[in-house]
Amino acid sequence: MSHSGQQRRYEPLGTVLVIIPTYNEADNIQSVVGRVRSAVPEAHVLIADDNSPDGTGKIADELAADDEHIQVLHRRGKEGLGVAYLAGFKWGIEHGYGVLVEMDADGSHQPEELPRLLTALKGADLALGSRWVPGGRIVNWPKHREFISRGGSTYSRLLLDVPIRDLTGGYRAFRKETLEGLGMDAVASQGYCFQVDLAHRAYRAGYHVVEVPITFVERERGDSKMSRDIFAEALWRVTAWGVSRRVKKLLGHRHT
Ligand SMILES: Nc1nc2c(ncn2[C@@H]2O[C@H](COP(=O)(O)OP(=O)(O)OP(=O)(O)O)[C@@H](O)[C@H]2O)c(=O)[nH]1
Ligand SMILES: [Mg+2]
Repeated sequence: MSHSGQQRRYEPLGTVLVIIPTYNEADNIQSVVGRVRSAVPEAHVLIADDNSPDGTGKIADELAADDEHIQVLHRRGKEGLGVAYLAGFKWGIEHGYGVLVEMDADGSHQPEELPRLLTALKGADLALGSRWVPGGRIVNWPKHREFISRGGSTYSRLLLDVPIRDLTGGYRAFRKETLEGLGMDAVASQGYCFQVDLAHRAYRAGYHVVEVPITFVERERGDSKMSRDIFAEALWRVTAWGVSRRVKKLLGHRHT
């Protein structure tokens, strides 16, 4: 899905860094990291922990001590998912990784599906794990969560005018060049909004964005960090982007 992507030749993928942001994921981190290591043994893992009070950072350090493919980025305190990812992207690019992957710690994004995401990225600039394309599924989600998520994606898609079905998802693989080209400094948003922001900007910038069906599994352990504030932020920001885009288009047409 892009303006021009199909005939391009793509460079081989560089080394893969899977970035896992954590805030109070002590019950989950070991399992998800282990699954990534088995599913894609050549990939490296960066745990970006916001000084979790439950000791996730310490567990992460122990995992890193035993395995050269695991690193930990300790951050001062809870600043939101978006900021943690930006720090992780920056770290990864500085350390020479060619592919940066976003993955939740709670098992919702199955590491066993990562090879499919990476295969898709071989012919794209950005591969999005998608719940809302044919073949995509969700497991153990209450109806109201599905409604909110589908609704959020549909609202964003129509308002922002992008042909992406799952704009809010957080299981993604970026080529380094895509992130560099997008200029990360301007991304301010926190939760779902951060994901919408990146995906729609990548599409707008002309990058070839593909959606790969995934099976999203609701977290079994630990607490959700999804809050009313994060939801409200997403709603107003997406609305503001959509409105400003439309206004600009309208003004542009008048002048020509
Ligand atoms: N470093 C960091 N990680 C965060 C922060 N907020 C959330 N996360 C992590 O981001 C990932 C997604 O957060 P979740 O709480 O699972 O959000 P969600 O998937 O929308 O909510 P659930 O469906 O209830 O799981 C998890 O790995 C969290 O630990 C944060 O402020 N800082
Ligand atoms: Mg989750």
